[in-house]
Amino acid sequence: YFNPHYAPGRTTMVHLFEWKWDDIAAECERFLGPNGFGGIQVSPPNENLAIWSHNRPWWERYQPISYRLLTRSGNEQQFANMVRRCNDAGVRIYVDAIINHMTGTWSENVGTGGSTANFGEWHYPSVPYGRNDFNWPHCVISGNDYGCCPDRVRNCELSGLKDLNQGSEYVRSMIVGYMNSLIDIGVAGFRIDAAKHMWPSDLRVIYDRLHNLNTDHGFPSGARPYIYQEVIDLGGEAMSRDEYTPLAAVTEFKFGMELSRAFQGGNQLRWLVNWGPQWGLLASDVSLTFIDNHDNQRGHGAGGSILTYKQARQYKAAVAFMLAHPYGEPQLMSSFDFVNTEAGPPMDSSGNIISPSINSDNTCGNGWICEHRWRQIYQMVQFRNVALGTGVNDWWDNGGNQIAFCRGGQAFIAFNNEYWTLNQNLQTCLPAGTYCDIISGTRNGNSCTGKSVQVGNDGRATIIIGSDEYDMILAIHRGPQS
Ligand code: QV4
Ligand code: CA
Repeated sequence: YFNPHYAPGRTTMVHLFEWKWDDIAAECERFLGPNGFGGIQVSPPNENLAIWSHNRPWWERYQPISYRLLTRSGNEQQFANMVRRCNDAGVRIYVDAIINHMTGTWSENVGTGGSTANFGEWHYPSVPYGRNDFNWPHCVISGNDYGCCPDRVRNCELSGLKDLNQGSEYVRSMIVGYMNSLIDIGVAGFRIDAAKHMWPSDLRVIYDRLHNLNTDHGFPSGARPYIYQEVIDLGGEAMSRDEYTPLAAVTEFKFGMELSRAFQGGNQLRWLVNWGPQWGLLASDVSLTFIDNHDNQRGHGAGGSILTYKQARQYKAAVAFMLAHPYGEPQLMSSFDFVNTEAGPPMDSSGNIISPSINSDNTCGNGWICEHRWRQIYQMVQFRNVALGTGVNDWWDNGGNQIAFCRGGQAFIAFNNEYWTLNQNLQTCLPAGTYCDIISGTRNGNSCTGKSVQVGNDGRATIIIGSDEYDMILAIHRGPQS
C-alpha cells in the first residue's frame, strides 16, 4: 500500500480538484503525460447529495448518497474512459474514497444521480444502508473529543455526517465492493478521507480485501493499491498518525505548514538543511506531502497560514522546494479560483461544471487556476523525475534565507528569499556546459528563453538571483528542457 506504482521515471501526482472526467482524460493526453506527471487524485467519483441550498458548494462531494459513479464530474462510462486514456498516457488515477460516512441532515435529499435518502431513518436505498449499518447511539464529535476520546472521534458523527460502522461485516462488504470496482476499472489507489475517524483495525481488514491492481492497465502482477490516509496530526490529540503508518501511507500536514512558514519568512531557509524526520515529519516512505490541499487552502481542516496560489511568488518557491527535495511522495494542488470559501467550481445555471479553457501560454481560463500548468511548477516535476534516485548533496547557505543544493550529479537548485541579490560561485555538481534555468524559461534549441548558467569543468557556476526578480528560484538539470 506504500508504492504509487507510477510508470517508470515518473514521480509526482496532482489533485485535479472538481475536474470532469472527460477534461482529465484530455489533460492526460495533451499535458500531464508529455510533461512527466505520475498521477492524478480525482474528486470523489461516487454519487453525492446535490446541495442547491448552498449553491452547489465544493463540499457537497464529501456527502455520499450512494456508490454509483455518477457526479458532476461525469458518469461511470466517462470515468472508465478517463482511467483507460490516462493509464495509456502513463498517468495513474487515485480516487478520493469517502467511506467514513454518508450524507447528513439537509432539507434536500436528492443525489447527483437521482438517488434519494431518508436521513431520519438512516436509510440510503441506493447502497442500500439502513439504521443497523451506522454507529449507535447517535452522537456528534465535539472539539474537545480530539484531546480525550478516540472512541467518540471514531464512532460519532463528523459535523453531522451519518457515521458508518466499519466493524460491521455488511458495511465492510459494501465499501470493499465499491473500492474493488474502481480497482478493476484500472485506478492505482485511494485517498482515505477522514481516516482518523475510523478504527485502524477496521481499515486493515478493508485494505486486505482489496484486489490487486488491474494488469490490463499496465500494472505489474501482484501490485497492491497505493493508499494514503487523511490523518491530520499536528500533535496533541488522542489519535496519532503512528496508528495508521503500519497500514499504509499518511498525509503529512506538518510538511506544508512548515514550508509555508519558512517561505513566508517565519523561519530561515538555512534550517531546511535537515528537512525530513528531524523536523518531526513522518518517515519519508510513508509520507504523502503537499503544500496546500483543498481544505486548508480555504480554511477548512487543519489551521495555520498555508501558502496557496493567491501568494504566488512564495507558493511557487515552497512547491519548488517540495519537488526539489527527495523527501516524501509529493502531491500538487490544482485549484479553481475562489473568494467565497464555500463556493463550488465554475458552473452554469443548471449546475453543470464549466470546463477549464486552455490559453496559448499553457495557463487555464474560465475560472480555473491550474497551478500544475505554471511553468515554474511543471518544469519542477521534470526536475524531480531527472533527479529520481539521488540524494541531497553540496548544500550551501548564506546563514539566512539563501540556499542551494545538488541532487547527485543530476540537478541543482538555488533559492533567494532575502531582500538582496544572491550572487555566488557555487558547486552545481553538473558536467561543464550551458544550462537553461527552468524557472525563468526553458530550452529552445541552442538557446534559453530565460536565464542561462555556465557550468565550468569544476562543476562550479556563477548563480545570480536578484531580490526583485519575478521568482526567487533558479533550477538546472541534465534533462532536455534545461
Ligand atoms: C452542519 C453543522 C453541524 C451539524 C450538521 C447537520 O456544522 O454541526 O451537525 O450541519 O445539521 C459540511 C458543512 C457543515 C455541515 C456538514 C454536514 O460545512 O457545516 O454541518 O457539511 O452536513 C468537507 C468540508 C466540511 C463539510 C463536509 C461535508 O470541509 O465543512 O461539512 O465536507 O460536506 C477534520 C477531519 C478531517 C476533515 C476536516 C475537514 O479530521 O477528516 O475536518 N477532512 C476531510 C475532507 C473534507 C471533508 C471531510 C473530511 C468530510 O478533506 O473536505 O469535509 O468528508 O479535521
Ligand atoms: Ca467514524
